[in-house]
Amino acid sequence: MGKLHFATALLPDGWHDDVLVTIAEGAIAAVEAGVPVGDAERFAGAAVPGLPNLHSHTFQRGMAGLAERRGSSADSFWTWREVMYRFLDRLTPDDIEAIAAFAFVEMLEAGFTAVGEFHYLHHAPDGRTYANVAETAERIAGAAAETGIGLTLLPVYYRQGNFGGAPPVPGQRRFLNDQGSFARLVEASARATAGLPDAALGIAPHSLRAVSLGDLAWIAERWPAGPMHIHVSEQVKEVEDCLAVHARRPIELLYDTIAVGERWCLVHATHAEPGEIGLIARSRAVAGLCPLTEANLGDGVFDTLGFLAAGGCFGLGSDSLIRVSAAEELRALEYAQRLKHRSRNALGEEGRSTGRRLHDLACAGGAQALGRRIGAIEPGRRADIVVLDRDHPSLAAAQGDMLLDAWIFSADNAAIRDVICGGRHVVAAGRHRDRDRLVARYRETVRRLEAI
Ligand code: NGQ
Ligand code: ZN
Repeated sequence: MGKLHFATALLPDGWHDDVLVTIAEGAIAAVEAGVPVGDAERFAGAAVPGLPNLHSHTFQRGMAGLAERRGSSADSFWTWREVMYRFLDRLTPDDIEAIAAFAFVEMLEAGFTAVGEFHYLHHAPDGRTYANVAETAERIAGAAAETGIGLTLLPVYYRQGNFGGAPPVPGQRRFLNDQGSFARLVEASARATAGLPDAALGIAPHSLRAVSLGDLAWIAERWPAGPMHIHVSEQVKEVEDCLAVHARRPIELLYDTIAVGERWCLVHATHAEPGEIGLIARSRAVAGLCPLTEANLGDGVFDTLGFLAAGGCFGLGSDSLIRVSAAEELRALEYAQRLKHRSRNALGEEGRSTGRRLHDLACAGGAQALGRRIGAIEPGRRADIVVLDRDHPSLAAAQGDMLLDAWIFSADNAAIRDVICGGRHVVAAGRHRDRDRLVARYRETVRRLEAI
């Protein structure tokens, strides 16, 4: 695939018609506007940069929609987590790969061309290390290679059950490592991603609940460069437990403990108070917001309005994969603020398209958090391009930025026609090239798991 021609495309300086993109080794080599199609492959739609999905636990796709039944006590994040632990206890490496491949197919069809896989399902169900320490990491890498999505693999360090060194519960035994075994896992994970055309490696201390402050400082020093992701301040109980043990709120504690800068992604940060919002914004760390999962789990609402006013950077993640849609994540982000502030275009700027603004910011923040050259249609970036269908009824009357608004607020996944990822044409007419085979394998997997 050398030359692609788009009827219209969103470039860093705005929309242009008749755009020719030249691709070499998966990256954009040149972009020219206002040129004839020539011998290039022609796309009649509107090209926009693929959105990075900065936070995912692919295995959770296998239980999406199956935990929406209230138990005997009040349901919460914590009761959901127990269901999730029971689900993951049955997964074999083959299951993990089958579910991940299907999740990546859905992501690509939904407009996500890169993913940060926050991977913590390291060991066998009984907690024993597989003969190959990177067995499951290799399965995630294999699923990425098979589907063509760009991968930032984030091996997760998980050491304890809660703040203050509480012992882990049996449901957490597949996640656990000490410093020595984690360092070996990271090395082996690096080998697993090195074989992919389109991958990066980062590190993820799971949360301040799951690692000690000493371990956190060790990680930051041991891997001084590359993406660093952590879950933080997602639940009120988490903030209370942190205050009880450390007399600090989780985000304050994180900033007290290590130097948090641009390579950091703070996933959720839901209960950040104004002082903490300022800390994140000033540090240039990315807030990893996951609006659909945060709504599904009843987490709460991050102060996105205050954070943007403070100059903060954010990206989006589909986290639990309860629903996979780039457009819906963007929409849910905006709608939470509309409901909270009882206003319209809550995250917008005067005279500008809200969809365009949020899409631009999420592309930039996602690219930063995933540590890859993605997020824009310009030379030097990976050729990650989503083509919107201008014949979709919701987009039929739209031009320029309004195409993004119509996609995000009205049409969602149905408006995506083609997806090019790392220069490969992976989605055509809305369908991933290997959809049938990978869906069949996924269906067989979840039916068998349900029957256990
Ligand atoms: C996770 N997910 O690691 O999958 C977590 C739940 C936890 C979200 N936080 C487990 N959404 O945080 O302890
Ligand atoms: Zn998560």
